[in-house]
Amino acid sequence: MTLNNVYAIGDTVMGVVMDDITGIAYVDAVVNAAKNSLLGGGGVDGAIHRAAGPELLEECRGLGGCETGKAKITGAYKMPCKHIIHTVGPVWQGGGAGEAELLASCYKSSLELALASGLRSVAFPSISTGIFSYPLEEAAYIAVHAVMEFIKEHPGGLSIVLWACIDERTSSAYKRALEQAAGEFDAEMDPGMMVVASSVEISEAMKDMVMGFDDLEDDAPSEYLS
Ligand code: AR6
Repeated sequence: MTLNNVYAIGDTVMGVVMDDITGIAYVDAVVNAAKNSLLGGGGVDGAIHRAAGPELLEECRGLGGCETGKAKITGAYKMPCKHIIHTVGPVWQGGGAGEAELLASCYKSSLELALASGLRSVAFPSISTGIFSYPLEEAAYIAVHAVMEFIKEHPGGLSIVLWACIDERTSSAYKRALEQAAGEFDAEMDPGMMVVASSVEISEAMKDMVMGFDDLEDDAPSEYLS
């Protein structure tokens, strides 16, 4: 498994991985692109509920749903990560219905909830770009910017934020968005973004490193990823 387009802001690493999000064991939380009821559906939501098992639906029933742009957290049950953060992306309606703000809010709310829950590593799917029809390139750009803003505002809070994609078209869009944002970010903000590597094998050792990143926070991520 390869982590691609690896960037860091301070101690926080970002990247893109071609991996089924339901099998990811090397982050604390994976994010679900859910619907308002939180009671399951198709796409990544259906896959997560199938992988986690019926106890997830039971817990979700007690949450009272979730507003678009917000997030709620549950256990991961049979999935290998520790928690699932459920967020509800906007349905694409042409762009004039606040979709961009709501999509950015999904990423921000999910990461706020992760930090508030003591979690430091998160894998996102490409929220809203499947059944909810958000144009992929725009969604990727918004996602990457929202995450970068969050990391900058919470230095040292997160060790790693990934996008887990199951198709080449989606992973390419997030890689491009990261590259583009990195250029913009360097020019105007401090601390700047650091390119760590174009790709890194997530070997078993790498997984251990990522999981142990909390213990490495005084060291530059590049030393551990190259
Ligand atoms: N791992 C990673 N990514 C995945 C996986 C997986 N296992 N499965 C699908 N994707 P979608 P949305 C990708 O439709 O647009 C549900 O019914 C997929 O290729 O899952 O936010 C909910 O209940 C696409 O790139 O989410 C809602 O009603 C991305 O995940 C609605 O769909 C998002 O596609 C949410 O729609």
